[in-house]
Amino acid sequence: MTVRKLNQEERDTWTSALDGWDMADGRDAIEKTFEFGDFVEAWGFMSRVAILAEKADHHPEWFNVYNRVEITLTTHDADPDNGGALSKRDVELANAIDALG
Ligand code: HBI
Repeated sequence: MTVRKLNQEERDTWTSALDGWDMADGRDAIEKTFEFGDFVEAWGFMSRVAILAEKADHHPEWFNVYNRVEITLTTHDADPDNGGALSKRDVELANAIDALG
């Protein structure tokens, strides 16, 4: 199913309301880094995010080293030729991730 990229008004309102997510350099994507007490806590977080992603059919690009998890969200289907574009799915998943606590 195609999903459209956010327009400027949506970007100004929705992404600015996100907690701690920044625009990625050179990509139409948002990113946030999470730090945990150790690797097991980080992995547990990733497991919970994985379940959210499967339920949403919307998946993160992420990197983990030890207690740090770096998450980048973009919607590949919204602009496949340019590595993706921000859609409402990214905002929704970012908020759901932040709600994990
Ligand atoms: N995840 N981030 C992201 N972007 C997508 O476009 C996307 C996805 N997960 C699944 C998905 N698209 C499917 O809808 C398509 O692969 C069929």
